[in-house]
Amino acid sequence: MRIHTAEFLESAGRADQFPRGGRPEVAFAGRSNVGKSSLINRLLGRRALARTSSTPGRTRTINFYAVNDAFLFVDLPGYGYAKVSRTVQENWWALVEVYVADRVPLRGVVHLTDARHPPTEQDRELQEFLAAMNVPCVHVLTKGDKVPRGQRAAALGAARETLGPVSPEAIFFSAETGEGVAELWRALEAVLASAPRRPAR
Ligand SMILES: Nc1nc2c(ncn2[C@@H]2O[C@H](COP(=O)(O)OP(=O)(O)O)[C@@H](O)[C@H]2O)c(=O)[nH]1
Ligand SMILES: [Mg+2]
Repeated sequence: MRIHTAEFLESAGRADQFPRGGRPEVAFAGRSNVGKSSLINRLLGRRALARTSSTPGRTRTINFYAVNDAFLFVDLPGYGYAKVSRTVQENWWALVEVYVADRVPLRGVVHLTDARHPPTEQDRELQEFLAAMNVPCVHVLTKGDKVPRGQRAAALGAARETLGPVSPEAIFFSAETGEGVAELWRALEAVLASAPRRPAR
């Protein structure tokens, strides 16, 4: 994929702030610190379009980016940061739930898990919700540079033990080395070209 333009569109804390228009979009979801901002920047070849932060759990909004004026990347807020209150966690879920359930341009979600660690209960809940909403999913294992090839089958097996097979293919990705970029783009192109969904409710 050749990236001509990639620009920040909107930071939405409520559904009425989601951008209008029918361009297809793909969303990125995962725990805080999983490497989501780094992955988005790497995919788009931009150094700091999506903010990378050493303070996990700070972003509470859904951030929309327009790519090539053709489709949107949607950065869902990271979850699982232990230090946030119950209320903040519930607000997080409510916002993501309304987005996933109702967002008509949404074609698919990239679910990121850290290749070094087994997924969590919240990863599993997200996965169940996406399946219930019939949202196609692509499973990406991040920070692949930290997991030698010989340990990858075990890492994937551990992830699937919790999540089940999220997508037929799981993609090991590294924002450091660029591993997985081409493979993930191929998956994203297929997702973005898929038929629009019907409103779930
Ligand atoms: N080794 C390695 N570190 C990464 C990779 N991607 C992200 N990180 C690091 O993980 C931390 C969290 O990354 P960030 O993109 O902000 O995660 P986010 O909270 O999910 O958006 C940062 O210190 C990044 O430098 C990767 O592919 N390899
Ligand atoms: Mg981030």
